[in-house]
Amino acid sequence: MQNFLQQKLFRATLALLLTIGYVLTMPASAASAENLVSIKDAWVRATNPGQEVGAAYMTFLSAKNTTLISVESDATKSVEIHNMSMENGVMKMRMMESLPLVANKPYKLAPGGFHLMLFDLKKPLNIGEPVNFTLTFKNKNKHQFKQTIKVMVQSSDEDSAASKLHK
Ligand SMILES: [Cu+2]
Repeated sequence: MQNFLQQKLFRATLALLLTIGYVLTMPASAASAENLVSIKDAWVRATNPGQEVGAAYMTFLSAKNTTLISVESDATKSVEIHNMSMENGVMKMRMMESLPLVANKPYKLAPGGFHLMLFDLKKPLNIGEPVNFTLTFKNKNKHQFKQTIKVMVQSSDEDSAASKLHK
């Protein structure tokens, strides 16, 4: 009898623990549904004295299809999503209204290609200083969510076509 009761108590405790575990994981998964996009390898290119435009680069990886629709930064009032491509041997820069991200496909913003362009900088971007960005994404169901990221200013030794266009 003693044994039977103990077993029953053990089972009840186990069920309770499982319930608690389930309840505890609920808010975490709800939060990660909001936080869909992982942002890696982010950096802002250091500017030269007198330079009023800058560029930021990062890699996006989204768990679901989503679209980057706007970017804000504390370094400037105007951030645009740009793409650079070679057309008939000439490097062209084009503004994009949005950047669609296909689920589980990394999108690399890098010199010579996609980048975030910062216009009318409030101050020079010096190496080692942080720049804050707020990115707004929109899902298929029109639901919008924001993600903030702190990005450090770095130097770039390569004098790429991107930096030439930005000077
Ligand atoms: Cu640009």
